[in-house]
Amino acid sequence: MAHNGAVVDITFNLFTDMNAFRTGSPTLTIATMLAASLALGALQEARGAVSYLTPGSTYSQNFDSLPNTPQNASLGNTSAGAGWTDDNASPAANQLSILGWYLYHPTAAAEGGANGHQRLRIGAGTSTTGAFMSWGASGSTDRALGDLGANTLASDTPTSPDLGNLYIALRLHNDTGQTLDSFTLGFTGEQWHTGTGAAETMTFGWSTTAISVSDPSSAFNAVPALAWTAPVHTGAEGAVDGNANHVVLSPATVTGLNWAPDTDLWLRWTDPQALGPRDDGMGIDDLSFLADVAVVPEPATGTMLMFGLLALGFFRVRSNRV
Ligand SMILES: [Ca+2]
Ligand SMILES: [Ca+2]
Ligand SMILES: [Ca+2]
Ligand SMILES: [Ca+2]
Repeated sequence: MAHNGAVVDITFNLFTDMNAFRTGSPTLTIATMLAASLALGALQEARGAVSYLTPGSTYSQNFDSLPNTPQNASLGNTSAGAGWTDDNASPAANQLSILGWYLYHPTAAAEGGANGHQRLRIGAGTSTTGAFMSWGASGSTDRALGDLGANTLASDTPTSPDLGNLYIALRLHNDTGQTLDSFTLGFTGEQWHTGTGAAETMTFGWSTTAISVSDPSSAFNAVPALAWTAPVHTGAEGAVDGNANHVVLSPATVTGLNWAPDTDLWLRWTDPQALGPRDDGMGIDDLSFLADVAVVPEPATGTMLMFGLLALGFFRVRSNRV
């Protein structure tokens, strides 16, 4: 499976064409629609995902490939195509990505990364500017991926829940050749900023039917054991050391997965834009994931013993005949 920037460009042509379709633009032609459907095929095959090759193997992520400088500054804007770009194993010099990881805030924003919905900044929690964040202490190479919600990125009056949420997702592709029945996920939740409202909760869900990070919440299955709430809540807004103020999410196992070969599993973290107050700065770090086939139950010890005794009796009978 190829992961390359050229396919991302096709994606934008597709969206442009689909918008033309929606608005009934007279420029839409059958040829355009055909190109769009061909592009959709390429899109499903070639967009970036972590290739999961071996049942029971561990995928881990510490986000330390994210940059630590410049802090609290723009990393890019849509017109320049700079900043974060999803699904690209080899981002251009002025772009950032981690293969398989996706970001999405519903309101298109300036410095919004490659598609306008991915504003990413670097910080230690001192800024109040809303963005996805490479969190960490100043100059530290220990980074976490998270966000600081704001009404510039998601609606204060969302007409659907999905217009008020910021999403971070990991897309994995099942290349094991087997249907995987369960996954086990653990990570650390780090709080890097305390806001002015109630302590916020980042939730987690998974999907084997979603096709994008921005798919509706109804496509995702919530795992309450992997939700976490910001631990620091003083009432005064400011920076928090997320390495010291964290919540360890012990590995939790989800069964009944039915993750078919050559399909995707999406893991998604949701941080609502707190309506009104300034948001808490939420991040994730030190993640580990594995998926596996169901374990076939071994015969109970008593059953094994019974078979053993029967076999012994059989051989004794035979030996008496000799
Ligand atoms: Ca880290
Ligand atoms: Ca950390
Ligand atoms: Ca929030
Ligand atoms: Ca807010």
